[in-house]
Amino acid sequence: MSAVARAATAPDPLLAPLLAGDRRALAKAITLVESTRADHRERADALLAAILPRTGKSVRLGITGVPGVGKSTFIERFGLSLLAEGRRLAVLAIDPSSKRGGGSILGDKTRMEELSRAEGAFIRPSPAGATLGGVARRTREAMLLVEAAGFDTVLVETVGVGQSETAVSDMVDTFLVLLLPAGGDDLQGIKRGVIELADLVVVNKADGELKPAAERAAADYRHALRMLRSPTEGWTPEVATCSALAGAGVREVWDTVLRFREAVGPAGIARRRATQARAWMWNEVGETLLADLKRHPEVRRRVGALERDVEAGRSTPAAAARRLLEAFHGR
Ligand SMILES: Nc1nc2c(ncn2[C@@H]2O[C@H](COP(=O)(O)OP(=O)(O)O)[C@@H](O)[C@H]2O)c(=O)[nH]1
Ligand SMILES: [Mg+2]
Repeated sequence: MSAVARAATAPDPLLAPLLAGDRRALAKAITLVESTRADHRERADALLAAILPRTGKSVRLGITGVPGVGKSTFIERFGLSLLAEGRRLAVLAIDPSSKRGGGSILGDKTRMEELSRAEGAFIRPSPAGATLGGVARRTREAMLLVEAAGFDTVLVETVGVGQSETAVSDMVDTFLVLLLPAGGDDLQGIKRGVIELADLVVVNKADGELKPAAERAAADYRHALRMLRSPTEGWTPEVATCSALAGAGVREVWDTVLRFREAVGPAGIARRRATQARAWMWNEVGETLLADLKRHPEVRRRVGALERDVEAGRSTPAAAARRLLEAFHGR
């Protein structure tokens, strides 16, 4: 039976176990939304439509930081403290550079050992995918699936590479930037643009010999943030320190997240999500159109020659693009 026929006649077999919180069904559903096969896509769309009323109830957090800043160590510590309070945490990752999937988080499982074994936690590595847009759309859908499966907190992690921070901040309620204890002038390879996205800046490794440096860095960032516009209406970004290794200051990050939600309020969060959903729709239009175009037989027939024409300067990129669109539209 085709996916369409199935959707029309009976609910997806994954639906009931997914809503009951079955982890295998959840993992399978995420694999389904990650698939690029057309029949899988249809089935994924039907499943997502069916779960939609059961989504949106979680606290959505984003976290970024350069490799080595302590994201995995932080997530382990932070996650375990949330589980101790009875929360259920899903950790998703966006890493467009991961070729086969599994790159960032799986290699880190040793640093999230206890969390990855915990009943109340679900850790899913970054989907493999060439484009950031492609990886981001699947992560958004995975977020809906984990919410439907009953996870009340979702943490989306990304390594500080290129535009992935923006993609993550565009899908969460609160965005957290983890930094190393270093001089304030030195933005540590993290661009100013990333700091501008932060609702909360946390200087990690505030322990041992690094503690004074971490405090100084925090003061510098506090000063720097005063010059920037807050990314979130109703909230002034805060700077804190923590030691993910020793645990100091980690629980406080959650307190700040709760204060953030109070300050912004349910209507503020809803507005942010509404804006995100609208942008997501247009992103979806773009991604889908481009994929359809690249699959089109006439486009595929002509694309090689047109690319060579553009490379050799025989045709302008704009004119060649128009030819491709004409081929796509059958003109
Ligand atoms: N001193 C100190 N080291 C830390 C802290 N958090 C992480 N580390 C160490 O920093 C290194 C990188 O940590 P990891 O969590 O893998 O960073 P990630 O690449 O951002 O995920 C590891 O050797 C950790 O043990 C901390 O709070 N204090
Ligand atoms: Mg890591």
